[in-house]
Amino acid sequence: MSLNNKIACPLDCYDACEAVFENGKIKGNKKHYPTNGNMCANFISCIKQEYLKTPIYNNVEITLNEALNVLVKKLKEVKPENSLFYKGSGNLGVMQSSLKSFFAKYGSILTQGSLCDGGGGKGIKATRGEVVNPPLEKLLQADVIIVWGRNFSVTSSHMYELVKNKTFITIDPIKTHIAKNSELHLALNPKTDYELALLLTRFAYMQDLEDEEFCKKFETSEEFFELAKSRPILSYEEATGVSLEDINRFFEIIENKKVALVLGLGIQKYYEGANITRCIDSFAAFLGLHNPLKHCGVWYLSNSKYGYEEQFNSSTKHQKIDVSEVDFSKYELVFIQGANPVVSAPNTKRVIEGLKSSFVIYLGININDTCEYADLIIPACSFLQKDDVRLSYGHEYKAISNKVQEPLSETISEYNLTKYLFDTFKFDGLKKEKEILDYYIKYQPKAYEFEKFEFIDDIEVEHLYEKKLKEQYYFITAKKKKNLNSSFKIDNYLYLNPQTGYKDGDIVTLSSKYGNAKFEVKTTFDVKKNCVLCYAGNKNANYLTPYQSDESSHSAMYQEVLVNIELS
Ligand SMILES: Nc1nc2c(c(=O)[nH]1)N[C@H]1C(S)=C(S)[C@@H](COP(=O)(O)OP(=O)(O)OC[C@H]3O[C@@H](n4cnc5c(=O)[nH]c(N)nc54)[C@H](O)[C@@H]3O)O[C@H]1N2
Ligand SMILES: Nc1nc2c(c(=O)[nH]1)N[C@H]1C(S)=C(S)[C@@H](COP(=O)(O)OP(=O)(O)OC[C@H]3O[C@@H](n4cnc5c(=O)[nH]c(N)nc54)[C@H](O)[C@@H]3O)O[C@H]1N2
Ligand code: SF4
Ligand SMILES: [Mo]
Repeated sequence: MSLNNKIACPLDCYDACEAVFENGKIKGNKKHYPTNGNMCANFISCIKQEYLKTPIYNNVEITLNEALNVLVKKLKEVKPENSLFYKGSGNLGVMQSSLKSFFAKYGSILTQGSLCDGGGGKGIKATRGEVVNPPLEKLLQADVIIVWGRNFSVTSSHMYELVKNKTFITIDPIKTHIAKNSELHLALNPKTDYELALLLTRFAYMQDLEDEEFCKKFETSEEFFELAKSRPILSYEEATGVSLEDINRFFEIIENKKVALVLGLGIQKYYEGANITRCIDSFAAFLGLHNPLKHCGVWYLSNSKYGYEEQFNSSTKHQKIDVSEVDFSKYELVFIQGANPVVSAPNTKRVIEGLKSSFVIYLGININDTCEYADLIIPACSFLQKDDVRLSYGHEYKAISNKVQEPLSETISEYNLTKYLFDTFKFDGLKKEKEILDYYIKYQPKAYEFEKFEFIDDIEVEHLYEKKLKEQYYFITAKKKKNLNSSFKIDNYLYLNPQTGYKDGDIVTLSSKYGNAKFEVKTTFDVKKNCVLCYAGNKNANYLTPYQSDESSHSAMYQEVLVNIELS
């Protein structure tokens, strides 16, 4: 066991915090910059949760050896191309990627795209080439932070803590905690962000705020400005639900100030999520936010592995399947690692039906909703019982995770399972665990420098507000403080504005063209009158969501849907 007592929070979160393990107690690491000694409720729940101790096969407890024998026998029986490897983001340590390299070599079908940030990432890549955030110090230099489609104080609470005394502008249909703490809240209609970005661009031009130096350097801004001018201002106002008065206020607040823009998932949960994001990034460029001499940059969920060389070879000869469109019923064997598709993947009904008709193996740390449909459950050991490194998609600081406890005898780490399978199938090419860990611990990638910027010059978006019937609502699904996706304190309520006429405790059926489900209502003025809100992890939310991919990134689009409500 390592003498070093640092551990990293494994959870899927911008902050990638580090803690220390002392005398059996865990405390936030004061020396790790964004952590600053603080631990959040989710990390505490993660430590305290009930971990699986024994494998389960057909609802009977078996030994780890027996479980591995079942796994190997199954892998030898099926044709590799009739098997699917499906990995979630329950633990974001770099060593979690090891198992995919086995299944790639074995010949399973792998997934592509994302249930998370795929659309936005694709959009930013198109404008700038890479999805990389500026150094965190730039955020600290900002006078004003524009929070656009991100629940900043909740989903990256440690990053927020560093800048909480600044002036904020929030652009979000929901009155989130950060919106309440903002100088200005633009409660726009969902999926009208690109129109707002174009409107803001026109105002920026009128107020002479264009960063001519940046725009000249990258030459492609003229077409973008033409695009921005292509609609009458008043029709923008009606579509977005944001008043011109508020737009003026926006520019008053940022005038002569250093500005940073913090983007989140909210802008891109739609079919055209990539181009919507690209439009916002182009507005940011027009204003000079990417120019480090003037402003403080634009943040999103960055590629946390930018600059690192891939340590596991997961190249495959097979066509990959979009993660948003996976039909589990098509495979004889499904291997699921660190995911809970029954709650988190789009269209729960279809997921459950699919899982029922294939042999499902689940590798995870506890019993989740997906385990109900698993034939074999293999317990992965907890993050305290394996060495790892956490890279962050929020900032540039990594966190180290040492093995501070011995694994329980019938559990296995993802890397050890990978090694076992490589050995059993006589595959080669898996690097040694220590070599991989040392690489990630020691290597410091070079900071990203801007080499190109391509403004968006054309965009076509199918407007939800044009499709929406009077009695329909926009469906919003976002993160909550005390649960991490489908883990910990789950909230299954449907949140509605009291002006809708529904009352607390009402039981309603929500329906969309993809499915329906029942919910208990909670009312709040924080939700716009034309929206409904379900938090991530809500067990019924994804009965309503589309199992199709977005326009260009093979990814899910949870909010490309309108819903009807009926009192039960
Ligand atoms: N406590 C906690 N923290 C988390 C997580 C968690 O489950 N719990 N999950 C982690 C994960 S996996 C991720 S990917 C990140 C995501 O973290 P965020 O990027 O903050 O993503 P969300 O909370 O999904 O959505 C952000 C905001 O977008 C708003 N929104 C919805 N639709 C629109 C729209 O059309 N336009 C605009 N402008 N805004 C819109 C929502 O109201 C919400 O406030 O958080 C991570 N951190
Ligand atoms: N309605 C709705 N759906 C959403 C979202 C939303 O906002 N609303 N958000 C989407 C987003 S952003 C994301 S990222 C996805 C997340 O979707 P998933 O990746 O499926 O994440 P979870 O549902 O949290 O399930 C992760 C599982 O991993 C397990 N796990 C934790 N640690 C380990 C470990 O060390 N090893 C192994 N093997 N397993 C471990 C946990 O116990 C948990 O059950 O959900 C998406 N789905
Ligand atoms: S803020 Fe995020 S990374 Fe930090 S301890 Fe909490 S869940 Fe983990
Ligand atoms: Mo995510």
